[in-house]
Amino acid sequence: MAAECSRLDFRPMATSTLTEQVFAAAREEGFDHCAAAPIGSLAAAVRLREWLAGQMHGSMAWLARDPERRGDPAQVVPAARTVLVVARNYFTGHAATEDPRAGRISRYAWGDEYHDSTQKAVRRLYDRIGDLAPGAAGRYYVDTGPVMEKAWAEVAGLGWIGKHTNVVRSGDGSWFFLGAIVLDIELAYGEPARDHCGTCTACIDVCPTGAIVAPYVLDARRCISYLTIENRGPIPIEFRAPIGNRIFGCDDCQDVCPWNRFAVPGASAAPFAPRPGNQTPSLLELFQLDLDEFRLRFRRSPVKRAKFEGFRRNVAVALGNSGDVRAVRPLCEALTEDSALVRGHSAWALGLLGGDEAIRALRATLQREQDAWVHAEVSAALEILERGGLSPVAS
Ligand code: B12
Ligand code: SF4
Ligand code: SF4
Repeated sequence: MAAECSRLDFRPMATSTLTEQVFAAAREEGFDHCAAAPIGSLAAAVRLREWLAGQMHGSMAWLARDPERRGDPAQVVPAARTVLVVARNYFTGHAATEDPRAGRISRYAWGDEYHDSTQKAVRRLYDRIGDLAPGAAGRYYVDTGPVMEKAWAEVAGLGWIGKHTNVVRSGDGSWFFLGAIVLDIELAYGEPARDHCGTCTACIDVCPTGAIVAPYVLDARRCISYLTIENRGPIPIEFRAPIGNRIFGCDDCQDVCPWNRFAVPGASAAPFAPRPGNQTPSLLELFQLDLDEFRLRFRRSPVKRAKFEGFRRNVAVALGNSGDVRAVRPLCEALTEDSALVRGHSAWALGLLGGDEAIRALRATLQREQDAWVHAEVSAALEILERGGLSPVAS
């Protein structure tokens, strides 16, 4: 009986059980892998509470809301028996940019927003399960629901949670999205996946901000993905230099994972291929987009989630790290814009890039700046420059 399926190991079956029919429907809806887990107590639910108690979720208050519900699908579907987990590969084979003057957008966000299309596919699968098993009921989620998708994927045998905390498959790595359907029917269940991390610590060692504070434990407050996407406030100073040119999310821990050497482009990954300009976008150009241009450029793209202000904050930090003195003029101009967040991070970036024009603009700003946080950022930048500063890397 098929208890876990993937495109890689699919073989036609002579007889067709409900599980096989459901898995076949999942493949037809564009999912690369699927597996089912029986409802039961989840070790990860206990860890979730510990993680929240340690404040590791930062400002993601929605994660802390109702952890009992998040850890127990029976609280969302009272007669729940099964969690069906589906995975959609987003690997397209393109490489990330190494150019420090280009912004680095994480792989999952190069192309189209995945929630809409994946949620529609999960919804179609859910409807088809209703046809295959009349009377079956439940709820389905992609990312935003109160379901611990990774933990159920592991219990269902779809893949194990790696030390970087993403789900990995030994056959083809971790570049996939997850979705979950909580059902009140039974299916054939997979065996919980075995951990194949072994003695490897590559993801922990490479993390630029030390966010994997112990194997399998991520402190979101230190993670560049959180800092550049979910965080609405300032990026703490100690993380700004390590962020480098990452302007939306981060893939470093997955890029180094040996299992991702086996990644092959997904059968339905075409919408996630880089939109023109998203693979090596010029930081200078991005910083000069106005709100309408930002909306147009990132229409139906995950990047919208950072919001215009957060996006400009990220680009300002990356410009500071780029060593590109052509950024001095636009950053000086940004010292007068409405957003305190952008003014403060622009001041920080100018403190790195330096030069007479930057010093003059920062001194003028110090005289007029009313916001206490921005004022402190401007003084700190000036102090660095007046001490001799950090010399620009390139012109
Ligand atoms: C909140 C969230 C984030 C947060 C926090 C990440 C995190 N690791 O929790 C932030 C914003 C940082 C984030 C970043 C990313 N995310 Co995210 N995120 C989520 C979300 C919405 C909830 C995850 C959650 O419940 N976290 C809470 C903690 C408690 O859970 P946890 O990570 O599972 O951690 C526990 C386990 O690792 C567990 N554990 C397991 N085994 C063991 C063993 C031992 C010994 C121990 C001690 C602990 C342990 O203990 C940990 C608690 O300490 C899920 C979607 C969902 N509904 O599940 C997507 C999700 C996890 N994200 C996803 C993705 C793609 C990303 C990014 C790659 C995006 C990017 N490129 O920037 C990064 C990856 C960063 C990383 N290294 O994890 C995918 C992952 C797909 C996959 N293959 O696993 C998901 C499933 C979304 C989706 N539907 O596809 N994300
Ligand atoms: S996504 Fe980046 S910052 Fe976050 S844990 Fe992985 S390597 Fe570290
Ligand atoms: S890089 Fe190594 S330790 Fe990290 S998830 Fe991959 S195999 Fe596991």
